[in-house]
Amino acid sequence: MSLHRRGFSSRRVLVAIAFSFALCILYYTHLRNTQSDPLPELIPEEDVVFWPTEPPEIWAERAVQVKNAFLHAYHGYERYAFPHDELTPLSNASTNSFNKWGVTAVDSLDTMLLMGLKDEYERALPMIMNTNFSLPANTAVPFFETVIRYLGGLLSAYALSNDTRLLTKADELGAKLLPAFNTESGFPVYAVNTYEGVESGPPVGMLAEIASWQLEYSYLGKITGKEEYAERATLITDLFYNANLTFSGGMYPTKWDLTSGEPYDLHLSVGAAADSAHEYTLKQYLLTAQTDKENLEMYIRMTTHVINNLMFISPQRHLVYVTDMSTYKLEDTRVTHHFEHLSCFFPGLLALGVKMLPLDDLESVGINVEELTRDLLPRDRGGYEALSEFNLTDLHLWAAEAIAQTCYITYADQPTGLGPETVSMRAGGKFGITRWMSAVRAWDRQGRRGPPPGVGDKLPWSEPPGLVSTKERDRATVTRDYGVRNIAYYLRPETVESFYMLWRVTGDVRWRYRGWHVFQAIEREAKTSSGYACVDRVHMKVPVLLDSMPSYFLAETLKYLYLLFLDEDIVPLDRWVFNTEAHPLPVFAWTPEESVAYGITEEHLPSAVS
Ligand code: DMJ
Repeated sequence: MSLHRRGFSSRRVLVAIAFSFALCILYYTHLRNTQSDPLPELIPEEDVVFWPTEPPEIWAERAVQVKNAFLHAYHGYERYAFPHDELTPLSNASTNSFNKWGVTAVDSLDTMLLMGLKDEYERALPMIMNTNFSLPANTAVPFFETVIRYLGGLLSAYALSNDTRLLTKADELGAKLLPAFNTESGFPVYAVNTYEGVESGPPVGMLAEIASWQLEYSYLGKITGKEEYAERATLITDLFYNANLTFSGGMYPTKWDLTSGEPYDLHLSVGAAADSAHEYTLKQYLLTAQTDKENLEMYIRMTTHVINNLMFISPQRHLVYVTDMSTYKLEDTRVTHHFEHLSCFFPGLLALGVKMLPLDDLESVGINVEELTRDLLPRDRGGYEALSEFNLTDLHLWAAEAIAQTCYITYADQPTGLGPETVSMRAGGKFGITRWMSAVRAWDRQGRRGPPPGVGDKLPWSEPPGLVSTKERDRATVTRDYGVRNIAYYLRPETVESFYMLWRVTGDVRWRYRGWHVFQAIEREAKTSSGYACVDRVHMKVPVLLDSMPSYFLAETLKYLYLLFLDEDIVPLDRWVFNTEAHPLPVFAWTPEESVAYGITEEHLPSAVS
């Protein structure tokens, strides 16, 4: 039957087509305009999660369990690997991938002191005292790893024990690593041959590696009184502070030219190759008794840029994550939507800032907020004032809680209960990609119903039953909001590190419970007869163990879990600063004489000292 016979004239058909076309255009224009401002139905709902109500005494017993886990790992290392670097926990042998100076023993010293493990500590010391930190000619040691694990370990053990023999060893090592700074810019190069005193490495440096040593060298300068250590940290702060970072709102990019001291790329991340450099802006300020204003400014700029531009919320479960982006031109930025386990330290850093900084009264610590981001980024590209309608303390805490919650969920979602190294978040959906700040603004405009986006409790995801083919199972993960990109858990600390910081800052027992779930999963899945092993295929019911137990598992993962469950606050965050390998260093202030000697300018000093 023709359309004419059914009463449709071709004019009417054309009008109908034109009308539908106009409707489509209107709909898509609306979608584009609302990409960054989600509609009401995107407002997250809180899942109902039942947290146990256990007597508080239970945590002391859990701290003991972590101590026993440490003893199991360390005794296995002592038996099969000491004095080599790390235990291979499946073959019960050793590896030497960190200079052959017994990295597990040195990295573990301060954990032993905090746990009261005197015997293990005493057994480790003679080997450490006999190490001369030299290697055969033509073998270079990596500067960054050597600083954070060895130098940080020695300094922290010295600070906790007052044993001056450790200070002597730290001084010896600090001096042997100094050739790393023989670059035109003053940024350290990748490696040093400590036998010949010669530096080596590519002319371009990775951000984390060139910037994560200031805490260790400043403290070493303080306790030895040596100018060559302390002034280097000042120089590097000035290099970063004076760099042209207009394109990134003041956030440091990932690669730097070691000759010119200028940024080398436009890649922004708080994950691999960058992480601890961002961590050290706030921590350098805190370690030097809140005197180093330049580092504080750089911390505020970096967090502002991250919150505005690198934090997103997933379409279905409203998982909040921090990712990385490359800027090719100001108008051409590409976001990966990868979320790395390494980035899970970031919520802990934000929480530390919330505790220690007057974020809503930065003027009181000498920061001129207007100057802070002037000439950096206009409001629509996420400058400081884009956050000004909120209380900054609240905002930083919500960001911390929301990201840490996602870190936890990536563990809780897996059959093993262990978190993968990298996930790829599902960006977009019906309403397009959503920046977290857009969701926060929508939540605010709509009367702040429920917790802020991503902050409320979430239930773990589980695969619908009865799926057989890989295709079916892959398709089902759409409702999970991410795919697992790197399926291994390398016994890393970042997630529990953030739980510890959030527990100390908020007193919310849910962070302890989340940490407890992680610890139980490690015990269940990673324990071997001699120690703990990295776990591959965390997304499968039957994972595969890898023959590796990194030293940071004892230095960081077990230390943070222990401190999380211990009731007593033995490392108060206002008196100690953890280096990026979880070695606590005591807060100190420069004297006026030291400031003059080390070139510490007024920007680095409190008004009382300057
Ligand atoms: C540690 O060696 C340090 O925390 C470093 O800053 C990054 N990653 C590892 C642990 O994951």
